[in-house]
Amino acid sequence: MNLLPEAPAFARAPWLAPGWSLARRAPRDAADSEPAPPGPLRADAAARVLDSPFARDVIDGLGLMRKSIPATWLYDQRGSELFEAITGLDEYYPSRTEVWILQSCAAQIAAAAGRGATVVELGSGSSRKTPLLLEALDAPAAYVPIDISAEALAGAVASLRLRFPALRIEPLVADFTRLTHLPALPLPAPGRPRGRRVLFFPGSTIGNFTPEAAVGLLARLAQAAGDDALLIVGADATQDPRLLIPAYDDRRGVTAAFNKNLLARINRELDGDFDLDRFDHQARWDAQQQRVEMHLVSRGAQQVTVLGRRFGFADGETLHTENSYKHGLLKFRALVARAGWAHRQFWMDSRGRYAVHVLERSAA
Ligand code: AVJ
Repeated sequence: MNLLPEAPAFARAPWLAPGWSLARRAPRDAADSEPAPPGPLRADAAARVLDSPFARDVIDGLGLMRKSIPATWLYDQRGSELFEAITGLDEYYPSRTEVWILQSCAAQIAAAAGRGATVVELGSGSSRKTPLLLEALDAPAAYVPIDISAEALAGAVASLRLRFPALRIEPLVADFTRLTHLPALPLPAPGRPRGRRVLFFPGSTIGNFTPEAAVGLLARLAQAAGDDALLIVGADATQDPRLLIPAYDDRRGVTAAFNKNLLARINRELDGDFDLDRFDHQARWDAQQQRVEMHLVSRGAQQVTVLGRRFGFADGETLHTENSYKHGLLKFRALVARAGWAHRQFWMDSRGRYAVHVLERSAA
């Protein structure tokens, strides 16, 4: 393994400066930007909304014995902005540690990738970390960012085109967790080598998946990516609750706002009536499962209505909104092996907080 020396102080790093900026969003579709009708949804509109995946997950999740809603719904435009703000917080060490590790090991990753690689990024969002990789690569053939947010993609692609004018960029609006195959490799320009596929999966997003789901996802990616693919994945490795709890419950309350934005989104999009002041943000460390959990805790007993359905909360009852797994190294290796990937290399900061791994398809 490659142990990196002590990470420097990051407070002044440009990508973390207090005036952090967001990728400019593309204008939304006209249909999208129509203001929501005032008052309760009309019956036909309500039926249409009810059929959406968001509505189904929310209605199902609020009906559970232990209420929970999949974390993916935290990331609407406002949620993504708040997450972006979280990455600049003093307490949130993963982002800056990952950036620092990528800067330190980019040349070695580039050597592993070889000439003419096609980089496929999963859940690319603002593609903020991508230049660290692209700049190090030897004549990359193409960059394929994949994200569910067309707006985030448009903004990211526009700025990458300015920065890498010669690079072929082929964005794909898709939910990478549902991809069964990847787009065909673009043909290299005449005289350029065709390199391997390099899947880039930074940000510890893998930590949002239960171990079983992570194995499923990584196995599908192995299938989709083909034989000589590489997978570069960033994963949080901390197990110390004294570090973890503040990282997920910061002093300025940005993470609390991020968590509560889910309720605001339900109110906005699903005609809900959550009172945001009657829920408290909570971060918990589950040592057994090695994961941080985010919850919203009901202050007092209360009823809420979503799409005309009523749900009761007891005093102190929680709505579970996100998991963030922090697998130890052995566990992580075993997990990727089950999915058909061989663990080739990894880099970690000297405090063992975060790791960037290079995986290769293992011979079946
Ligand atoms: C985007 C899933 C990597 O789990 O650390 C940060 C999300 N939630 N603070 C994480 C998150 C609360 C983040 N991931």
